[in-house]
Amino acid sequence: MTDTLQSALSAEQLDSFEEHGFLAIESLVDPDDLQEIEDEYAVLLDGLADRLFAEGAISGRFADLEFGDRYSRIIAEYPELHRFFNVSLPLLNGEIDPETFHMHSGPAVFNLMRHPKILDVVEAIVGPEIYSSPVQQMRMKPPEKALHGDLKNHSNVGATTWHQDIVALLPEADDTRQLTVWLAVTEATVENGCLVSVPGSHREGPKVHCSNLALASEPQVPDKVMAGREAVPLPVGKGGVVLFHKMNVHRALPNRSDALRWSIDMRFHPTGQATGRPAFPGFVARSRAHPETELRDADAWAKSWDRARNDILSGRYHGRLFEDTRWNDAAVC
Ligand SMILES: O=C(O)CCC(=O)C(=O)O
Repeated sequence: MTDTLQSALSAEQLDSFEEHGFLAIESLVDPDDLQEIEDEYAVLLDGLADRLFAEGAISGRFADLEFGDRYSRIIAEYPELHRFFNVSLPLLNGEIDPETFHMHSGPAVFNLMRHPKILDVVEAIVGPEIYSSPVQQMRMKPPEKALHGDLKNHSNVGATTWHQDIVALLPEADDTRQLTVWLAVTEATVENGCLVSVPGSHREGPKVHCSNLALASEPQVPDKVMAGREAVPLPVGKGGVVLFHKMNVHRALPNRSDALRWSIDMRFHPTGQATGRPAFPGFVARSRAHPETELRDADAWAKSWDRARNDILSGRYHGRLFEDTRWNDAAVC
């Protein structure tokens, strides 16, 4: 333990994380610090609305709507919209359509991943040499009633099924001490789709995850396996976080509210351990021993994702992008 480590999380919080495999912090990042990401995403949405309208892909620009309503209105007409807002390239093994193989890697995202309060909490669990894994998702979830078809089942847009975070990592990361940090960009409530976790499930080893990706966009522990288990909803305020051990079983409820529910989930682990997603780039987020190795340049980060995209599309990278079948068991699924 370092001094910073002791000051960011109390002994009770650390014990609770050890015991339950999760920790919810109602308020961590000052909501004012989220303005940068809100502004960046408003500009992104504005540009996309112009472009999609000009291409005839949507019926209007919807510029009179506030951000959340505008996003929800446009994605209802253009279901691929979420790919332009995510902070990871799409998780696809096999055929890739360059037209939808997109992500957003703006400076506000990079700054958020390096937010000192987030890294202080990470340091408390992971230690002082912190690597920002490329396993990360921006989830902007419109009210469920506005969604139709497959979108409801896509975990970046609709509810998220039961899973352990280890499940989508290639086996190289089996020993990686990965910590998930889920940050609420809007408040997360039971009504709008907060996370739900099964306490202690991180001590039960890997669960069967069914890889019927057509049903959900990620491998999932079937509901019947989790039936009857104690599950704790984890509402947090805007700027609050939920931490997960990589083996903890959790999901996210559907958004039954009238407003957008928005979160970013990030992963961190000790520098030098495998990310489990070698096609995608991570970076040294904090180093107490070698601060000069930290990446502080948002543009360099964005370029590293551009290079990864080019390598994948050109075939220079030809491995699998993520794990989708390893935990499947036909007898259960
Ligand atoms: O926000 C969500 O829908 C799910 C997030 C999640 O399960 C995760 O970060 O592992």
